[in-house]
Amino acid sequence: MAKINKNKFKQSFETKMYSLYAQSINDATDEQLLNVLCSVIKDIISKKWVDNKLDSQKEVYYFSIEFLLGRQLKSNLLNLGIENVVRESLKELNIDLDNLINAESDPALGNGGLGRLAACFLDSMASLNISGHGYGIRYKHGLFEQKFINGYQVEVPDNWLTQGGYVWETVRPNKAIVVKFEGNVNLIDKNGRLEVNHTDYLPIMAMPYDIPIIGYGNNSINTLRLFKSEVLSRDFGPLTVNARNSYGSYEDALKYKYYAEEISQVLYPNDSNYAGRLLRLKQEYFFVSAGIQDIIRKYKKKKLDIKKLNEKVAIHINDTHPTLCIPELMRILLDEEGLSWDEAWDITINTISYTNHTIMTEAMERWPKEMVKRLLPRIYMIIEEINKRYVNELEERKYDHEKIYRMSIIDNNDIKMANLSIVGSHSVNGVAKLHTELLKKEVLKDFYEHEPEKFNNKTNGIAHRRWLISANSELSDLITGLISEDWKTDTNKLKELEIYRNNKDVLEKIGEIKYSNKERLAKFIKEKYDIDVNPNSIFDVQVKRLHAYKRQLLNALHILHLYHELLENPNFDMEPRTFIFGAKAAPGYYLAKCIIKFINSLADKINNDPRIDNKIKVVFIENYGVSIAELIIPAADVSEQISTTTKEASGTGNMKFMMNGAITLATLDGANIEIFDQVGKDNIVIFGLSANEVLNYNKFGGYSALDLYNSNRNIKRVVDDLINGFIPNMEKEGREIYDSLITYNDEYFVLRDIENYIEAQEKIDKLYKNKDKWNEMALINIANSGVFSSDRTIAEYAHDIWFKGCEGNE
Ligand code: GFP
Repeated sequence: MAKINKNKFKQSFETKMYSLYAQSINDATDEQLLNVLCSVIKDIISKKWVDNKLDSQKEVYYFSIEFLLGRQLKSNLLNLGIENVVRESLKELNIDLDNLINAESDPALGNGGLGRLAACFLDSMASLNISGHGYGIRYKHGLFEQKFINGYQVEVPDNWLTQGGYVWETVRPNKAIVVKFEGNVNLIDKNGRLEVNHTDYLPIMAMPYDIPIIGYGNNSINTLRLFKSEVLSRDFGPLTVNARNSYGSYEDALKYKYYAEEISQVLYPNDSNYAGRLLRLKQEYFFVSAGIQDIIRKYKKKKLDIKKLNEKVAIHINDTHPTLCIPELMRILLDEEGLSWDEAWDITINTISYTNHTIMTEAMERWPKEMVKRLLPRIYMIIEEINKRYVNELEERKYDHEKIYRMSIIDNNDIKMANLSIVGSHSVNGVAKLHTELLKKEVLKDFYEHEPEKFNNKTNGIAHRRWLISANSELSDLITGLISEDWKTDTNKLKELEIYRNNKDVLEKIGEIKYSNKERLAKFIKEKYDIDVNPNSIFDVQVKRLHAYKRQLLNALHILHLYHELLENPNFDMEPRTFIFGAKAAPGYYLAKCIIKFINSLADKINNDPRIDNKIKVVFIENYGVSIAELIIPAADVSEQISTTTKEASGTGNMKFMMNGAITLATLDGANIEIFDQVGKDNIVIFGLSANEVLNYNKFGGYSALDLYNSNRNIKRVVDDLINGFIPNMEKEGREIYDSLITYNDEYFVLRDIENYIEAQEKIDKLYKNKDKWNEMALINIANSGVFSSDRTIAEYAHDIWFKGCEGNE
């Protein structure tokens, strides 16, 4: 833990205020105060940050096109163990720490689970003393800001850097790297050795911006290095003798500036529907090439043998967006280090490992051959060679042509990035047990049969420090009071809470804490949307990206069903419910946007209908992201994890809710299965098709949404409401949703699961009536959530993948 005392802190704070702004604390804005505070904290950690870089242990580099960090101030104070001193010192200066915590911008450099997972992993690597660093892109604009206008999603550009920069970053111009695009590549035979001559390329500068990643209570500080794309500064002149003269004319110079800066301009929204775009390919190569060059530069500085790279360096690729790490590392080892193909290939495979995050084929990246050839001529040659050798290997095994075609890295038109990732790495992992089994038995079956030893599972996890200790401090303090502090560094200890399962006082306390978190959220909802929600109602929450497979629609149709039940029978017995949604739809994903409009229109109608006596409230919270999640999740009673079975690789929201004592209402999909295994059938509510049923429908057909609609009154009633004007102002959108269900036969089995879901919801209603029982279920969930800490996940990655075979890793 960092050592500071109040006087020293106050003095540093004042001095920093003068040096940064030449003014007194009294005249400063919250923004300035925040800058000063972050700057003082950076001073406190800076020496340690520099020292850490001298470590000689194996280094892990985690490449991810997204890092959804969330605000850093509170978690940095927590990890440094100085929140109290800072809070008190600031109070003496008449400054409220919470104001500054809330004034920090929330960098939205990710879409959802994938990017948030990367951020949790950074936190855990630092906290477990692993020298593990992130590489990514410093997007000028993160994921758009979502607003609702008349119930429609409207996207506003995200401006997280408005204050001229980001409070936690340090720019390092002396570490800038040149990335080469386009041009011509000639191979010249020099006495039997091929020399590569890359001419007329466009040089782009990758400017590193470093963010410190602080471990919990251990003085360990790692780095997240994000690259910004810029035109080449003239200092690089001698290194770029073969570069195109991009400053030829004024017009050329402008074009070049645009080309360069565009690369890190904006984060792509993701709708699990892959669309290859040149700019995205540029982004991928840009950060991969900069990162790999950076690693090799650092490695060589230590005067280590390049042939032993994999003994000191592990490179992990988060999904296929960084897959070009494979040919890029090959390029450097071959062209710059002069190794033979076999030597380079051996090192590459042994250095790189890969995580897959989806089985949905429409989300799998493919890049048109011609596009890659033009943009990255040398990389294309290397991929072609990797493919040629791999296909030869498969032919030697006498596989049939179709199988070889399926497994090849390049087909008639495209480069298949998942195939390249599997072939070029020593480990391929899925993110939950079911997902990994589906990869092995269905989606990547050919590869699994070919090299079974590469495949393994690493069930996702979450940073319990952010999602419990920091987001729900009351609950965290209660736990500490009951079982001591040790659970904070070893979450398995949470299990000790189980001895309190029949302790009325403890259960009541858990109920009270939930209630006060619900009050806090209710206050936010009232202030923001002027909707009154009752903290005594069940807070039933679904927050995640909006996607048809995640089935927000199923949730909404059930609400509509309940509404009808209440209208038909005003004495209908139900606990009051508040349904809370939070979700962004990718701007080009029309059906998802229609679902948002539907939910908002439904909310409008229900919330203003006096006939139902406030039994149901529906709130769609705008602009869902990390900060808002920290407010919502601790206040949830019910966690909606209702994806079509087989489609959600893992889920991580499910873990956050569980850890905060919400009861999971779920299909047996992704990590929900593992939550079920932890808590047992009495502490979770399960419904819906099994994985095999979904797979069988997909393979053999036999599902008719129309038949269900015609034969089931409940289904017909809610589906008809989409188009009969019962819910006003959504004619077009209602029709679109109706067509997805009836005309296009309900791809995600919403109608097939709805009866079962209604029953599951009735069960929730009954369970909630018994408060002691409910709180006991909450306690069992909290007590068994320890396994879902990302500390466990990262320890497994370290042991099974990154440090496998290393000394002391038994
Ligand atoms: C994706 C998958 C999730 C998985 C995360 C992290 O997240 O099932 O938990 O990656 O592995 F779909 P989203 O971007 O869809 O949230």
